[in-house]
Amino acid sequence: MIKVITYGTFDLFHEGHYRLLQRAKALGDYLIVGVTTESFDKARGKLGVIDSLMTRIENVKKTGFADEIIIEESVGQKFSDIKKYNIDIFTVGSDWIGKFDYINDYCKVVYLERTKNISSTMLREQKRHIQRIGIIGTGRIANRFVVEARSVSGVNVQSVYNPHPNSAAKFSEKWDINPYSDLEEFYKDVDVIYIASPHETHYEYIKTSLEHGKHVLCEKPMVLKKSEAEEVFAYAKEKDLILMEGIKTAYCPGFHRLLGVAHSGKIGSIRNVEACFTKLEDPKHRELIDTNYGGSFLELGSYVMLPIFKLFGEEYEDLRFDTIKSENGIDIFTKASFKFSTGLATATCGLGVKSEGRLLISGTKGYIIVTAPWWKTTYFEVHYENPGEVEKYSETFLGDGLRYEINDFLMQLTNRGVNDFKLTRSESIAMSSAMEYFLKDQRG
Ligand code: C2G
Repeated sequence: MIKVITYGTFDLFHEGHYRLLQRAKALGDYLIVGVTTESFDKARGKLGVIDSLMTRIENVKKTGFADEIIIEESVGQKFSDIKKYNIDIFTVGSDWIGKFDYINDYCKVVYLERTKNISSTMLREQKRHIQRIGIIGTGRIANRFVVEARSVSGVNVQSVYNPHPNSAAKFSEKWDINPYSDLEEFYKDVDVIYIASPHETHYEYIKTSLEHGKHVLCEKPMVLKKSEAEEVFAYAKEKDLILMEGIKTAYCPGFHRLLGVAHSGKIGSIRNVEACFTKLEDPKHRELIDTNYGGSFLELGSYVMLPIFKLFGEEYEDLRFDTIKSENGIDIFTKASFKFSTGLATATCGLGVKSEGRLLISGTKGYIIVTAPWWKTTYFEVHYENPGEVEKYSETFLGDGLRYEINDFLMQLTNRGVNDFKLTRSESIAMSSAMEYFLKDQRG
């Protein structure tokens, strides 16, 4: 019996997939089809897959060509599958020519002619027309956003707005997009807005953007008052628009895996969380000059509060801030101590003090340590009482990570916000409430 294996995502199942499976089956007597998981696709840079794993499996099954369907979840699995299932022929479409030649050492490799003029990417783009993104603000993060958006299919950074025409022009020249310093004109040119302006301007820009019928992705901290957060979310809901806070860690695959492991009971009940993020900032930068809205907590507090709210929920009993300030009164190092009914947490951040950027989650049976930089989660370990017993996990983190957030934003547009579990509205509201308390407590 000749055993054949092939792999694919099979998103938005189409004729190209059908013909490939048909010819793969004809190569032998028994066909195994490996369907990729969402996290494997993310890890290999394939973002924006629309159908769920179950739907994709169902579609492969319906063809009747597969004798067995397996799940492909990691690089290197092909190699072990070939051994495990005693495979004679590995086959894949001709878009992969040369890429799998190394498998020739273990079984025969056949590249089947790819079907022309059809692809999942093409169908995805037809299904949801390209979203034209307009960026408000021209700072460092806005520059990174443009680069990252290029690796997400279904979006195009179209325009930029800055009230100062020179800044808008400079940015637009660099990235070859349209510059605007008139907000009304800017809104006419785009479908969705990414807000990357100074923190204190977010609230007004969110409201105006929603008013103009635009979906909004807003950089963290989204707003600086609880009532403002509640108001803008309610307004977005009323207008049937998506409003999402951009804390990139919340959307990256490694952080997700970490939350899954932490909630799985492996380390028992969670009792303590310590998150630290420091970034030595140039004293000439806004973050260390702006005495109203600069400082370490406003800049980095959203990141360090994220795992805390994700693991303990948003209802804390007590919150206390301790800070080290520079001469101009700006906090260069801040510790936020939270007390929950079931445990304790500290969120530490610094712009003028350097520390280990780690995340530590302690439970009644063990602890998880996420190595620096934990906010770009790629590796973590689970430890127990016995120091020799250590479980290791690693996950990919592509580019600057903003691509995951952009992709999720796009998914929310397609699904109309039914899926905001990665960063919920109530988590965003809790964060703005903590920001408000910090500003009152520390700056009056
Ligand atoms: N295919 C094809 N003709 C098309 C489109 C796709 O023959 N017009 C083939 C691909 O070459 C692949 C299979 O259909 O063999 C599945 O394609 P995708 O769903 O795009 O999956 P892909 O990313 O190619 O997965 O581990 C994953 C595999 O290595 C390949």
